[in-house]
Amino acid sequence: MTAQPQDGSYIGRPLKRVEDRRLVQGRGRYVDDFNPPGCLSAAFLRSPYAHARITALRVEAARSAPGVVAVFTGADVAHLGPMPVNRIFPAMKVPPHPILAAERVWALGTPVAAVVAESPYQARDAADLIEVEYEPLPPVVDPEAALRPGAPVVFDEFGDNQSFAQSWRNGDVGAAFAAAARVAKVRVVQQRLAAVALEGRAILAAWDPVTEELTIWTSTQAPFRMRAEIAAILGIPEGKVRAIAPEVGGGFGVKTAPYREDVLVAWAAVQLARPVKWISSRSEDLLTTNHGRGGVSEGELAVGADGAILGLRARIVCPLGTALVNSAAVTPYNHARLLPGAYVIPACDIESRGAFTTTAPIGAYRGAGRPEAAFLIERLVDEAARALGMDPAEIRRRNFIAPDRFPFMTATGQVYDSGEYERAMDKALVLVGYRELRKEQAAARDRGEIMGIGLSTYVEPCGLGWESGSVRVERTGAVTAVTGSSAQGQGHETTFAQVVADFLGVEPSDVVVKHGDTQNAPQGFGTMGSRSVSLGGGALAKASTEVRDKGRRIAANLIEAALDDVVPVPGGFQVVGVPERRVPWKRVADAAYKGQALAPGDTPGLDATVFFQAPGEMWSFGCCVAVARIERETGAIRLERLLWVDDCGTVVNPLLVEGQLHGGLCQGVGQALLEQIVYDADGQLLSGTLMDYAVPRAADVPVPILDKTTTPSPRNPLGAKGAGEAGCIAVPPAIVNAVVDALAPF
Ligand code: MCN
Repeated sequence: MTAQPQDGSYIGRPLKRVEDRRLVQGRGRYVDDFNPPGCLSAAFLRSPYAHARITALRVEAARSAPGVVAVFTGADVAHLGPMPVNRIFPAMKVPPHPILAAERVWALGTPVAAVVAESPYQARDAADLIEVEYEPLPPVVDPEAALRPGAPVVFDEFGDNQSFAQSWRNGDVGAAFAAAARVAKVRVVQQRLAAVALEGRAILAAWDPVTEELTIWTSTQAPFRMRAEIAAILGIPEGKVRAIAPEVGGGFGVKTAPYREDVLVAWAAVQLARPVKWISSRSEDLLTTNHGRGGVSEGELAVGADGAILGLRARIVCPLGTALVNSAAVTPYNHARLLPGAYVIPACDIESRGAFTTTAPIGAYRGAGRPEAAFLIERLVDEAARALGMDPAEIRRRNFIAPDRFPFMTATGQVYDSGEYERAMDKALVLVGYRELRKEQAAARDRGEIMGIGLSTYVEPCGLGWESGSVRVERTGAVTAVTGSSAQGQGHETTFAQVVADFLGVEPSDVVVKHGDTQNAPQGFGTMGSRSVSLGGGALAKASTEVRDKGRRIAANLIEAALDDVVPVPGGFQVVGVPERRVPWKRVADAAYKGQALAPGDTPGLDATVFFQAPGEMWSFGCCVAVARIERETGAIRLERLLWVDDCGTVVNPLLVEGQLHGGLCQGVGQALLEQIVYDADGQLLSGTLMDYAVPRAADVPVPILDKTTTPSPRNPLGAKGAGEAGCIAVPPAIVNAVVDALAPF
């Protein structure tokens, strides 16, 4: 039997999150809630300069301060490394990434010493007693400036600041531009953003000197990667490291790999044979946790007189910060490869470069290049429509990839699975009353009001990599499902119980979902790139099916019926059409663990583990319409309406998808209108507190009208696609297109 839902009765239902019972009661346990006896605290002394040579470092006063157990400097941990880097571009230059800086600092906030003390306050006070002398060097903040000849070189050994340059070329771009009726040009500066998870970075490490086992409790999106990297860096067998991600108060892409503070804390716990904890402060978080976005792109779109897109040129420069973090190349890669968006683009010439800058590292942040790509192409398409005097919906319609062309390979070589872009846009236009809205806009303009309507369409690739899922019917008939993915607020416990319930044939309340502990699952990938439902759910669907098939064989033996006559029913199995000849899961499990009633070839036990990798990414899509008004007197932008149709294939839990869309939308509004990491020319962070960094508040975000279309993916057993990043992708170009539209008459 292939993986098929039992009766589809729970997939698609808006069940409330089982997680919320503990969370709304304030009973969730985060890293800082774990306090093993004898736990020490770490504090870091950080560089006040963006770029400097360290000429002297005196730690004696700190060593003898009250409560201090140890003070570590760069020399103590110089042997630890290397830190992980995902070399998407094999030739990329990878600079040093010391755990504590020894001779030079390349960014504000770089740790130069660590103090471990009996309490966090003693550690902090002692860190302030450390004396450091610096010889300042010229900083370079802006990525384009960093690549110009004569820019201060961040890493002397490389001679310049370019880590990589990668091109995507296809078709005859020269001919496309020569034949163009119009060429639209846009330059986009993506401001840097902070993820601002409610819970900042946090780690607690405890070493058992008897068993020589290390346990880390960490606020991470990827406990298995944390375990593997920490084990490799510290030289401990992976099986002797356990990583636990308890409740995680948000990740948004910046918690997918260890940071140097994590390594230091884990190493210190081993050295001192005592638990050590570090909880970042909000300012440390804004200063040192990976920033997102920051790329600068220049694009040109060639279109024919009929609006057909003929070719695309783009030049992208992304800042990388000082140390290359694991996901450093992900954003520049996605920014480029995803530029074709929802359109047929016959020819392209795209280049993406990464530049070292003396700033915080830059890595994946919700969307990770998807928002950047969507923003550039959606601005270009709008500008092309304006140049042709064509309606922005019409130019999109003329260029969409038609539904019968899937699987479709784009000019950058991406193979989309399925899509009905025109259907999603049409639904959005009908729901928003697009024609009426244009009339309303004309009337508003006659009254002297400044009103604009903005559209965006987008694709959201998800499901790279693989995920593991284990399903076990226990001796009592209770069901345990273990996913290698782990949640930071997505609601895996609820969603995955729905999947297992349907594929196994039980109630969601019968299923206990375990995640976030490397001791539970065989291995795991993690929650990022909107992949958990399609891959993690896919793995659990397949594992459930295997268990159900085995259970059915046992059931047939127990009720002495031919296998073909036995069917799964909620709670167990029965002879088709004969409810009296029924056997519950409990009896099937009892037999399985006694090694009885087994079919030939079957072994005792009733569980299955599946590592699921899809045959390609899943491509969600949709359309967003924003209506904005601009106050003539103040220039203030008022977002009046936001309507959004998203298609993430089969929806497992519509309530949670709605939550995902709301959350992403807030971050999208934040990027379009409010948030920005600001450095001055000296590389000092001017937006280092939440008084300066403007996270959207409830009143800043309009209540969106949400709707969906459903185009299942053929690439996983659920037909599901991702929903986790759509808001950050869809919303900013719609808002900015609305504002540009509002200002067009001027
Ligand atoms: N879902 C569904 N059916 C689908 C798709 C999604 O029911 N077809 C629901 C499920 O409840 C699922 C959730 O939406 O748990 C998100 O699913 P998915 O799109 O597969 O994304 P992931 O679970 O892999 O989550 C990652 C994604 C990313 S990349 C970021 S960044 C992000 C996000 O999730 N960070 C978050 N949402 C977040 N939500 C919270 N609260 N905190 C974060 O840090």
